[in-house]
Amino acid sequence: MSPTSDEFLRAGQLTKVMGVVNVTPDSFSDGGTFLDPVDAVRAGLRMVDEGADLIDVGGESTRPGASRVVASEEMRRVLPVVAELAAAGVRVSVDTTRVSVAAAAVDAGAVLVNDVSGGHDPDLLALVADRGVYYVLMHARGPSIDMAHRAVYGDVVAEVVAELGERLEAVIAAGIAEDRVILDPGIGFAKKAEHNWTLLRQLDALARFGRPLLVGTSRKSFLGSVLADSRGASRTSDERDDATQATTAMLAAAGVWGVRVHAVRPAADAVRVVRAWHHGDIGSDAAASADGSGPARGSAGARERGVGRGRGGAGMPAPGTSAGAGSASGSRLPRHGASRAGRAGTVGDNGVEAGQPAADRSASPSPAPAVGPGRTPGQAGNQETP
Ligand code: PMM
Repeated sequence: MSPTSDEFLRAGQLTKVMGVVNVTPDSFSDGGTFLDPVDAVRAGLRMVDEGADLIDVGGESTRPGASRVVASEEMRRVLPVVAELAAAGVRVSVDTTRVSVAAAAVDAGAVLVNDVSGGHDPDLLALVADRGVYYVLMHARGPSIDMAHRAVYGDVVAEVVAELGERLEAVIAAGIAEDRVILDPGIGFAKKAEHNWTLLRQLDALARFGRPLLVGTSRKSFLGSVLADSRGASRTSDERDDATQATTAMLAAAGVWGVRVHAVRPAADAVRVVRAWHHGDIGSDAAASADGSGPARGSAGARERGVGRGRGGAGMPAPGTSAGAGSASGSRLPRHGASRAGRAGTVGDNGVEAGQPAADRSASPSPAPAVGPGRTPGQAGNQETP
């Protein structure tokens, strides 16, 4: 896949749904659910059937305070799952901060490296540059073990923009093609609830980079606080999916490129509802040509879109597919894909929240309204969400 034929990241498409499969015993959101690779693969395939455009496979919890697993164990967890999903034609992302794991996962068919460390490992950056895969650069301030202490901001938006901008420069200097990079504000990573809400409200500040935005709010603890009971007890992570649909709808309306979620079907539904809200219900086939993403989501759609027909099929349009002119927009985020020189003016909480565990669309034809670290050695457990 050449850096220039980039349908995957093209602006103007329906917001992508990234389904999360954590092959871990201790992730806050789904820890222990998919430890058996067979269950993990089944879950990934089901998510694709439900409308996921890609599946993010992780083998190490980012929950604040989580202990690190050794690389060999991380590989043991993720590689069979990545390989099997990729062989089934699913577009697979690997959620890792380790170059060895990323390299093996790419060999096994992953097309995206989701790096929640904030791009601080030169070897990982070199690997991504060399292999030409997509790269998620997420804002983070250090390892999960102590990210809570780093959740101190004067102006969270300005600081996240500045820090992410600095990392983006480093990523590009390391040789990663800019048009392969997706940005992520890192909801919950070294951020308290108030920081998360402020960032979500001002996502447009990130659009200035001209890159697609991925946002992960799913089941994170800041949602639990909003939903606290009358005694102030936070809603548990397994009861935050409804709230996640609310954030998904808001993010889709804001025009983000993608949302990272655990419950795929409601998220995919929310995205389609937002499209209909802005553009009317244009139906599955019409939607496919309008948003460039192939047939509608859902079982039949997922199969039609290439699952089982080779790598990269799930939800992904074939190279050269008509772009559809981005008419599914309605986004509040300005267009991504602008050169960095042209960034000015356009602009776009890992369930991990400090103190607890831890795109954009083409504006055409309607004008874009204005919207809008990770794990390291020594992390552990299943306490709370990022
Ligand atoms: N959050 C988590 C893990 N990986 N990756 C990206 N790009 N963005 C996120 O917000 C993010 C992530 C933590 O959530 P999990 O434990 O449910 O995977």
